[in-house]
Amino acid sequence: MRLIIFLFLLTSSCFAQQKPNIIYIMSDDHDADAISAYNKTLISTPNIDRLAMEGIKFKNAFVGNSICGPARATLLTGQHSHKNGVKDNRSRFDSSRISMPKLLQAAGYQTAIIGKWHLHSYPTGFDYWKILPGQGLYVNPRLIEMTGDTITQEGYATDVITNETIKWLDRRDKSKPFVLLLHHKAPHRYFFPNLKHLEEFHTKEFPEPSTLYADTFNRGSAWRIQTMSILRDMQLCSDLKVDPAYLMDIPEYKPDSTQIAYYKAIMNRVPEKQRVRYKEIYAERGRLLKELRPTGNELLKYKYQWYMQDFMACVKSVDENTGRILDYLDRQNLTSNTAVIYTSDQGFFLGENGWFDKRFAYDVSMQTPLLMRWPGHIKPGTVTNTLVQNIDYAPTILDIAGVQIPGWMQGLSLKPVVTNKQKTLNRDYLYYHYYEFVRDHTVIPHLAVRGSRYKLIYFYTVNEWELYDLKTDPQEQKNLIKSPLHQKTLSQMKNELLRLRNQYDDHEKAGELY
Ligand code: SGN
Ligand code: CA
Repeated sequence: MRLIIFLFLLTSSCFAQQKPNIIYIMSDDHDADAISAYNKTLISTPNIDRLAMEGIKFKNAFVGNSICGPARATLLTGQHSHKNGVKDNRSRFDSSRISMPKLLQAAGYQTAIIGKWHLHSYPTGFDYWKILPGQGLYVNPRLIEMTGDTITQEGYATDVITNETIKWLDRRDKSKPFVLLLHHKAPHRYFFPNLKHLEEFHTKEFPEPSTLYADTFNRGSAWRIQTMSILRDMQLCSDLKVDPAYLMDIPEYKPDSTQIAYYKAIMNRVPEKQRVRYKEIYAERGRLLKELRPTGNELLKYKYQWYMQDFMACVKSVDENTGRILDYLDRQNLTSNTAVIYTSDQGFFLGENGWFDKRFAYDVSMQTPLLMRWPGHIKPGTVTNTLVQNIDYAPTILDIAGVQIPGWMQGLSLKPVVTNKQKTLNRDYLYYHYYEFVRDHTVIPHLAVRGSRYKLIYFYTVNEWELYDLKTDPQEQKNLIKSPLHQKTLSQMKNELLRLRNQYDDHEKAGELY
């Protein structure tokens, strides 16, 4: 009898061991172009690239609402914003909802989230959590612990979040499989790099996107009123860390008191020894402005380079820390039984149309990087063009864990595609709905439908439509809404939009729709 019980315990514990672990790494505003597996011209990210080489790269991964809180609520629920209740960054996530981590917990998984949360309520469904309050800070970040206490952790945010993750991995209950969400703050605005990476990047020169100097005034209302222009809206003192002292007596650059306060708050968090070197590096920018006084496109040229230097230096730290996680898995013999997913909460403008930020349904911001490694299940070096969306992540994670996907989730599991059981997903069009107005970047709310060839966008508060042919115009510069040749496509795409609104149960009045 004892022997039977022993054998039972042995086999059941082996069985438990065989359930795969999942690490989901999500950075904040990390555009796919800033990953060398996607684009080799801006930065080299060998560690993140490892996931593409040893797993699958999605070339067509998109979000349903290109902004932070909503993307995070979609991850937890597998639902679009109108269903999960988080339509913008102001909305609070209702933590009493059933969510992907709660379902995993009920199935015997150990769950944890470390890093950015940004959903106002506290996390539920996690055995362990440690989160940044709100947007979080880059230097000596504050972290909210499960007790509700807020602590300050010395160091650079991306390192700190990774350290906390490794600490948790070390002391987790090793008898259970785990799902871990690791959410970086970087490379989010104000793009503050770790010093060693700033040293590496502050002298680099980046190729300009072909639309950097695009005329955004003679397009639709949304282009005219947006406030995400690098030239006009990106701030010299906070975003680009130019010491206000250089700018005080130059009328065209003179920073207001908010900018001065922002600059001081950023710099004062840096330990004094390092601060001297940061200031020395950034002084180059101040001197140049003072001496050359560039304006218009000349100023945009410089601002773009400085923006790229800081942004890419932030990414470099994310890459380095992703390497630390992958090395940890190797060292602990966890690699073979752990699925690793890398993504961002959405894409980000890196100078296209002269812009930074996201929000728009244009591919630059609607697209997001998505890489997945799962040894023995995903063939190394796989690349797929299948259209996927962030509503698919929760169903995919549940499916990998062998947990049933509830009917109320709106996404599809990617498991059959990544394991090569199915060529593509049974879905030809993706739905998009952006809501937040007027905050931050004045992007007019819109609906969109994206197929593999065409995209239709409807700015419903101003009743303006845009239609793009993604094959002939991947940069979405030519609005075909009035093109006689495209009227049939237009009516097909309008039908698709209405069909998706019905399918996803989005019946809120939007301009002429409903
Ligand atoms: C902050 C930024 C905005 C950014 C939002 C949302 N301004 O408000 O530029 O769009 O966050 O970003 S800042 O001056 O405070 O940096 S999100 O990733 O959280 O959606
Ligand atoms: Ca973001």
